[in-house]
Amino acid sequence: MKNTQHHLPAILGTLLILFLSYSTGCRILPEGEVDPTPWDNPIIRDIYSADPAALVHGDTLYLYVGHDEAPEGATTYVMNDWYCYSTKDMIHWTNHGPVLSVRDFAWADGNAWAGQVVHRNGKFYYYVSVAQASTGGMAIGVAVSDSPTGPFTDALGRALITSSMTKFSGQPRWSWDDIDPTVLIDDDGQAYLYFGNTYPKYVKLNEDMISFDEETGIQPLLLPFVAGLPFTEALWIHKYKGKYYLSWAAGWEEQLVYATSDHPTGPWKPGGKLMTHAENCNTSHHAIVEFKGKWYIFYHNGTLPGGGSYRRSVCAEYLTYDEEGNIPLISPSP
Ligand code: FUB
Repeated sequence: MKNTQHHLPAILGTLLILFLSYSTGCRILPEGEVDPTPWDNPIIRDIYSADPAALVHGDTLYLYVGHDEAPEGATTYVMNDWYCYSTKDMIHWTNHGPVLSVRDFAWADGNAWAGQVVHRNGKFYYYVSVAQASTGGMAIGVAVSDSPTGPFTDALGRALITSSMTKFSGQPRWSWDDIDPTVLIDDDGQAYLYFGNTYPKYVKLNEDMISFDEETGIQPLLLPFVAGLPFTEALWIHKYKGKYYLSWAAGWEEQLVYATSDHPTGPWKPGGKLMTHAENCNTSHHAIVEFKGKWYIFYHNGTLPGGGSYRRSVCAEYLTYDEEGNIPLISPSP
């Protein structure tokens, strides 16, 4: 009895940690393990969020995410808008609310899937995946704004890439082979838009950022198997020390892998695995950026209470390079 009384504060402390950990969705670290990140994952907790895309502009990091609205237990996505969050220190985040919605594209029918915002000539371009029933599948639209936090408006009044433009991929009608755009504006000013599910492709964007070089057209992107896994979706492109790093979700359930090249369109040399399966979630989708001298990877998992594959949550980790420019495998932190 005396012993129990003596240990009561410790027992109560442990119970409190267990309760907090359950109610906030935080993972408890095994004894001796150190949390490398000074923030708690998931970093977004006020909504279910997915498919992060990061943009560094000035002293601020903007994080654009899809919004998972599926009811608990659902087995399909319910996604109608995209949110923007911002931070100056990776600890304090501001929710700028939904900055773009499927309704902003008069030609679209639903599925506010993954997108990315890039900045050029004082404007912010938001490339998104969205359903377009009239052309038989998912399409890529582009919206524009004078501010990183919107409001964004449809830049074209039609899709930039439609399912009917990519019939050569052999994907069936209503397929989702035209999703998950990622954009690089190279140092020589040429912009590239990479996209695709199962069949990765790219176009060279024109300087206006809302049309592409018709002469080059839509090109297949020849990607190697990395870690023995075939390409699935979720492309992200970034540069480090003059090299092009293309990363994506591979296999099923998805894992994140990368390849490198000396050129923006390949040939691509297998890099390695970035992250293994996301916890409690069948997809993986990520973004990689440098912010204030450190590299970060944003990704999603299903660890918020009530979460899962269709109620995901965005997390963040540090990303490092070794001396040869390889990215070591990244472990999820609590
Ligand atoms: O969020 C809908 C889709 O799931 C995305 O477009 C894919 O990358 C996967 O995360």
